[in-house]
Amino acid sequence: QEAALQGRFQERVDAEEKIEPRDWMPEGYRRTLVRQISQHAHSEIVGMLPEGNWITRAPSLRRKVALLAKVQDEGGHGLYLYSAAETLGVSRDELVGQLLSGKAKYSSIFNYPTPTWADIGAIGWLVDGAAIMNQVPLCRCSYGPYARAMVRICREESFHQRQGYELMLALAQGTAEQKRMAQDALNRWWWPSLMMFGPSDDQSAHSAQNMAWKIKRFSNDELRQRFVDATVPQAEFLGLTIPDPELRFNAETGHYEFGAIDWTEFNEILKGNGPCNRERIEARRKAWDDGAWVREAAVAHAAKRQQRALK
Ligand code: FAQ
Repeated sequence: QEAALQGRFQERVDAEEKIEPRDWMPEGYRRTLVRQISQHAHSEIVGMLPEGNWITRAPSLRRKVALLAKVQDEGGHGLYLYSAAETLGVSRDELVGQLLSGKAKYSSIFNYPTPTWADIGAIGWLVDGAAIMNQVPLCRCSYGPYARAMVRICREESFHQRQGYELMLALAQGTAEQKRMAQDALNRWWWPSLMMFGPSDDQSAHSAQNMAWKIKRFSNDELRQRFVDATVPQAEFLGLTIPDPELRFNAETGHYEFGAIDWTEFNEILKGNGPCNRERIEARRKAWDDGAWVREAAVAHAAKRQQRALK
């Protein structure tokens, strides 16, 4: 009977029907989605930290408003994504517990520091640019709640990407010192952005099954290549240099070829040994502890309302 259910499930996926929370699904599909959606939610929440670092130091009111809005959007994305994960039968407390204990992964990219204002531009341009490339196909993911959450998230990410590129443009067209800052930020964020797409296809444990289940639509390497092809001309327009001496356009394939990624650096970050891993988790633990009174007050308030309704 299990085999018949599996067969019917795959037929629905192949026919591009959306799978909804109450539908039958293989246990592996459910587990994979909980893993991916919760890692994604944690990334949004931890991703608020590197940029949050600059809110009080934004150089103008206009820049401050845009940055505040962006960081707030990221908090919102984390919340929709936790809600999407909850539809699969896990609780938010459990997921947050996994993040705070260091058990859950979140995107490698958020373990790098943001020492200058140009990092805010580089994050918007490159990190949000990479996020969009990876996330637009997720709007067609077979799991309904995740796919629907991604539609709004992608719209907001595209605003984030544009604010980052516009910030880089202002720096690149500014004083020599500003242009130098922009180049330095590009130098530090380029390779980590390429790592965001995950291990190369031959090392990617989950890709084949995720593609069959139509959670993923394109492989890690395909999306990375698309990102490079879209981003190199943008760097040229800024008058900045991509920090890769092996980068060249192949007129025959129509794609840019690029140098080897340092997977040792990537693996060290995944093991918790990146430049800011510890600081990020400590910041999240502190936020959780500092917010205890809000959770207690919300529970007390809900209990009081319920009592009043019973009277
Ligand atoms: N960092 O077999 P695969 C954002 C893990 S954007 C850390 O290829 P899969 C917006 C992977 O989880 C960033 N871990 O896995 C924003 C797996 O670990 P596990 C978040 C990584 O799932 C912008 C193992 O390696 N976006 O937040 C990374 O098929 C600016 C084997 O890898 C998403 O999460 C990595 N870079 O493909 C916010 C998008 N790459 O669980 C603030 C949704 C791989 O076996 C500011 N996720 N791993 O222990 C996905 O599309 C996929 O999960 C991939 C990985 C593509 C990330």
